[in-house]
Parts: sequence; C-alpha cells; structure tokens
Amino acid sequence: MSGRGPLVLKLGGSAITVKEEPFKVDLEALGRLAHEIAESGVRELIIIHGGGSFGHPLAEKYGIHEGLRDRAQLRGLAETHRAMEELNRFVIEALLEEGLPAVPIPPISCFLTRSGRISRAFTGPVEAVLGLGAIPVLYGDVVMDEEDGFRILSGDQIAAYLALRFSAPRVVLALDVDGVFTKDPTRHPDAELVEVLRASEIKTISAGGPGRGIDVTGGMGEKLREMAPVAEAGIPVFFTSGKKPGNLLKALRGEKVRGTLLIR
Ligand code: IP8
Repeated sequence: MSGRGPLVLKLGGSAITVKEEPFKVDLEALGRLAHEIAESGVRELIIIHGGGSFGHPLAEKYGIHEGLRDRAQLRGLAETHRAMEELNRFVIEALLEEGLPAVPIPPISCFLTRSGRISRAFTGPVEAVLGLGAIPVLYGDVVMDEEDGFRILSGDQIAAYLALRFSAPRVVLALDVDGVFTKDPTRHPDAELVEVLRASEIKTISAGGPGRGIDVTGGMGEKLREMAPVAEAGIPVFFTSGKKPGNLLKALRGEKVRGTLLIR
C-alpha cells in the first residue's frame, strides 16, 4: 500500500562519482543533484547513496561481498567502510550547502544481514530524524552478517527496505542511465527505453519465461529484482538519469521526464 511517508531517493554511486577513477567524486553532478533536491521542495525524504568508485574497488579488492574467508579481509572491511564514510561526507556537504538538514546514519551500525539479506534493522534513528523534519542520509555499506561474518549491503536493498518500512509514497532512483532498456544500450544502438514496467514482468523474464524484450542482466537486473517487491506493495519506483540536468528535479516533483516507471 502506498502511504504518506517520506519519499525514498537513491542517488546511484555512478551518478555522483567518476566511474573510471577510484575515489573521485563527480562534484559537479553531486552539487547539481543537491540543488535539484532543494529546488524540488520535497522535504519529507530519506536519501540513500551508492558506493560508485569509493566502495566498489575496495569491496572487490578484498572480496568483501563473499563474506569472511581469511583475516586479511578485516583490513578491507575497515577500509571499505572508511571509503563509504568519505563519500558520505561529500554528499552531506553538498546537501548542507543547499540548506538541507542532512543527517548521516551509517548502515554498519543499524543493519545486520544473513547471507547478504537484511535480517535485523534498528530504524529508530531514521524515524527520529524524520520526526524532527531533517533528512536521514544512508548509503551502501559493509555490514556484519550473521552467517558470513560481513557482507556488502547495497544502497538498493536499503532503499527497498526503508520504502516498505516507512510506507513511502514513491521511490526515485537517480542513475547514470535513463532507465530500463529492451537491450543493453551500451552495446546495442537499437535498444529502446521501457517507459512503464510491471513488477510481475521482471519475475517472468528473470525466470526465463516469455515477455517483451527487457534487459534484466547486470546491475540494472539486480536493481529491478530489488525494487520489484516495493512496486508489488503499491509503491511506484521511478528510474531516471541523474547525469542529465533537470531529470531529478522533475522526477521529485512528479513531473513527466525520461525514465522507467516500475509499478504493480
Ligand atoms: O553502490 C555498495 O552500494 P551500492 C556499497 O548501492 C559498497 O551497490 C560498500 C560497495
């Protein structure tokens, strides 16, 4: 059921960092996105950002996504979290610069996973920050795992969890692509943007069943599978490019803009 809770906004890591350069923030994009959020007038909001070129190279280097295998990874656990805190500082700075009361809430201290899925969550601080009229800001993080020692908890999983937990009226994902395509647009020039997608279609196609051509592979496939239960609960999820000026502003205002709408 869609409710009257806070809008959930995910800022994709690839939209706010420079993909090819480890630990480089795309300050221009981040500043502009923060400005668009401020301009939109939406104030009941939870923001979650991804790892981009901060979290992912370290998670990869130390095999953090595979869980604990040897103690040398413990340094990676610490470094990955530290990198995410660094990126989070830039995000918080950009939001504060726009006059938005952004309050960081580190996921490492309020989520536990079991085999990579959220098993326990302490969302009291998120609720309290919202209650004060401020904006909680979370991010993809390394978290302790009840089965595997530690795991990567993606910003997408957090966004889906919080959208359901707080009955968000809708979810907006600002990415580095326009939305969901019929084929991988980086390899197929004839790929077409899918403007409206039903959650049931994702399941059918992922299971190898029939359906109109939709690319459910790679990172976008993961996002769709993560967001499907949100759409199924009646909360619309909108994917758009955060790299294109004005897209996020329009999406937050609920105005028409190029992207993909995922619905029940
Ligand atoms: O970019 C992953 O979050 P995502 C964060 O939302 C880390 O998948 C630590 C790699």
